[in-house]
Amino acid sequence: MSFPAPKSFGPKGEAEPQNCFARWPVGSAPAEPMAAILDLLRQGERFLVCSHTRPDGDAVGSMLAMGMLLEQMGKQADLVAADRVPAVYRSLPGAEKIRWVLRVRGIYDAVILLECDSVERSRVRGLEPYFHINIDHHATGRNFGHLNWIDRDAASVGEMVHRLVKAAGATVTPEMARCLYTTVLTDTGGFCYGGIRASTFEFARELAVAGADPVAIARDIYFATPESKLRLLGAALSTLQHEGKLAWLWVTHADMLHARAVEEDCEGIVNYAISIAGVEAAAFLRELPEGRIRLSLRSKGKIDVAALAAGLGGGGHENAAGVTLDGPLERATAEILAALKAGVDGTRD
Ligand SMILES: [Mn+2]
Repeated sequence: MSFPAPKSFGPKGEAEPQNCFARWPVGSAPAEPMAAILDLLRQGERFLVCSHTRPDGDAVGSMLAMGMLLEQMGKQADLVAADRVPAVYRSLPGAEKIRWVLRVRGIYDAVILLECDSVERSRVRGLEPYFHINIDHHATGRNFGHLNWIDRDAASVGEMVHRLVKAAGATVTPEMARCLYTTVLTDTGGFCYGGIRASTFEFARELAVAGADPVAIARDIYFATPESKLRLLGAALSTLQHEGKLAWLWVTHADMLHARAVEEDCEGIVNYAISIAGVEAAAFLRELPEGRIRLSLRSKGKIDVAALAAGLGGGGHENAAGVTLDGPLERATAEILAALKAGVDGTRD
């Protein structure tokens, strides 16, 4: 593949940036990050957009909206992900444009990383040499990029992309509104948790006015469950443990095979544990084929599970976080319960 982009520069210093890109060394966090990013988008020609591994609604929706913005600006945008787009988001407009890749080559003015706390989080290889624009709203967000915009008050990265779209003077089309509405609906668990504030509803309202259909979007996401997911949920619920303010549940790799489940079927199972009255923190553990344990954590707000996950090498939000631990399952369960109990002991009532 060859890319006819004479003004663009690629990896390994093929042509050093002589434009505004040179102004931002790694770690830059200007006072007006959105304006700086817009400046770069206007000056560049070719962009790569990616998000984290196992993309969720915010990752997919904000990538698609970012791609639509760049297209409206007359730019070339390649959307990539290291994992397949989950089935539930494949009907979003433009979802087929997200390419499933392991490695990236080619000429890009910048890589736009959405919702990542590091380049590695994308699990897309070959990104290191490029100019990195980092847009994130996680509590564990870090200034790893050249130009960094982290807004922990945003309910979704999609909300930040929406601000960028408006600042660019671009049009929020009904298709873009649908993608952006998906980001806020899913990142707040259907407007139930996360950093919800009055501005979240203002954001949702603007999207509904722009043509997003809240009922149709909710139906596509919450009422289109694959049978394998329900079978896996049954296995997980049969393991449910509840002790004081903690609840936890798990599935083994054998459970996954028996239910004919795929990775995305695990999404949301932890929410059943946190939904119990009186429970403040919950954990869902999944045994991976190679024996390591994927852990999802939820909190109703008194326990900061992002800090807890970060202490174990993971990350996330104060209310929702994750990490991969060494197995076996019993060992990982003991490790996370000890950490959660210490967290619960630090809370009142
Ligand atoms: Mn998000």
